[in-house]
Amino acid sequence: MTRALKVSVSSAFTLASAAVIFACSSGATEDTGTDSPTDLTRHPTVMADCHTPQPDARHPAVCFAERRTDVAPFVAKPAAVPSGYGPADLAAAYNIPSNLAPNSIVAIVDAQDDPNAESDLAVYRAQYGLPACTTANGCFKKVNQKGATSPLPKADSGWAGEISLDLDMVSAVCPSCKILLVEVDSADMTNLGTGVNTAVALGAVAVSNSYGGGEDSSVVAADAAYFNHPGVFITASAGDNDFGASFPATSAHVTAVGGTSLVKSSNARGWSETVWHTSSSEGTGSGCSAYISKPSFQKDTGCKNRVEADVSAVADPNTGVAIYDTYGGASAGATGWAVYGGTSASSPIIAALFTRLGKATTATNGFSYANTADFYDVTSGNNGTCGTSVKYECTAGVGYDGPTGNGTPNAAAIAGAVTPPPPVDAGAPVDSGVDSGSDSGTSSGGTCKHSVCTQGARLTNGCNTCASAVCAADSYCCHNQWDNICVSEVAEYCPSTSCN
Ligand SMILES: [Ca+2]
Repeated sequence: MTRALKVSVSSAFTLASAAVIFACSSGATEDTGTDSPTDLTRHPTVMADCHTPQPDARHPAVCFAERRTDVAPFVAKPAAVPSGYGPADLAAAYNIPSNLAPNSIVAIVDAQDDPNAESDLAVYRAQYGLPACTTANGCFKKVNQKGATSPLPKADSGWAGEISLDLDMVSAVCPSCKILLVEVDSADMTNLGTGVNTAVALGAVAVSNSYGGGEDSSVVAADAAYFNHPGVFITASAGDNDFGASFPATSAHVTAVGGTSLVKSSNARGWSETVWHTSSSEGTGSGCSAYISKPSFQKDTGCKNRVEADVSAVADPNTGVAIYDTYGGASAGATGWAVYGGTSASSPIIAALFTRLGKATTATNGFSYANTADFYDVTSGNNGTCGTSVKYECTAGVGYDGPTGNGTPNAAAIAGAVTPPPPVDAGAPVDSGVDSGSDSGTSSGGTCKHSVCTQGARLTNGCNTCASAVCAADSYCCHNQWDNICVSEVAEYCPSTSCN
């Protein structure tokens, strides 16, 4: 049984509605007098902080941060809220349980120094009521690529924006985590890779890499030298330049993180996502590696090698996140609060999330392929054009696709929670009206006696093995609602005709 048409139609409908609703509700926080920074009808202008390769790099990499320049810098005032999504928004969108507080180390690897990293981080965390994370209290540590606290590399205002984005996203998603900032000498793959090895040597359980570059034959050796760390969850941004492979996102050992547009919605989840695609040259990366062999967990047939991405999270500057960055001042566009996007946002979100959930040391980069029902499937949008036989590499659809991988995280499901959260919004139904959530559990084809099955709520994967089997085949049942179609699928996907 398929519900592909139903889901895609629903998504398109709710997205259009949500953009209007959210623009109205958030307008009060905008101090520019213009429309909301999350108005999807507007084409944002961005400053790509460190997208220019350094000319002396042998294997240059660039960062994937994009700072909005059409949203006036926000001047913090008491009781005011910065523009852009904050920790509560991300927790709601990705269904993050509130009771998890690990103190494991999440590392971010960046080039150059951000002299204001710790002080800017303090402002961000104070704004959102997060516990202080400082060198003094042992939460924050900044080192060079050799692992020493000095000397630090030359300061750079572009990478400082990237560093603030990474620090703030780790803080937002895992406020209790320790943060290790590794600042390497320059944006060259050799240095950045050395930084990854240093992060692991210093005890990081997760390492986020918000940078990348085009592939050449050197990536095979680089992959082996820098990214093969079993028991450490390593993420890499998919890129900000639309369809096309980027390394280290194509590493056989990392979780490649694509980007979405994230908006509030009246659906059961309360949010909806589409592929981030701003223009013909700006949007999430994805694609087929020319050099890295295909991991066993990837079963797509259009790419004989490693294909990216694996998962995704918000990255569209138009639905961007709030960041606090001051290094470089006004001439660098760094005057405090700003709205950022880029897959530099989504990579640290995923790294911090798996750490928050206690999964960083056990989840491999094949996790999302083995647990598809733990992710919100993104089914619409594209990041360019690609051939018919490989259309999934650049076009979202039901199930795996290149731009968004297996989808965006449902953190409670990943954590193995057995109790589904209450519906976020009981507003208008967002599907085509096929069902109303009043399923009695007795529809033809099977029965479902699990308590939540009769309530019309979505199921959390892990509820029981039968429900998980249905959700794996039809993610709507875990993402949206356990309806009569899910019940009828019990007979189709479970060994028996009951699911209790
Ligand atoms: Ca998909």
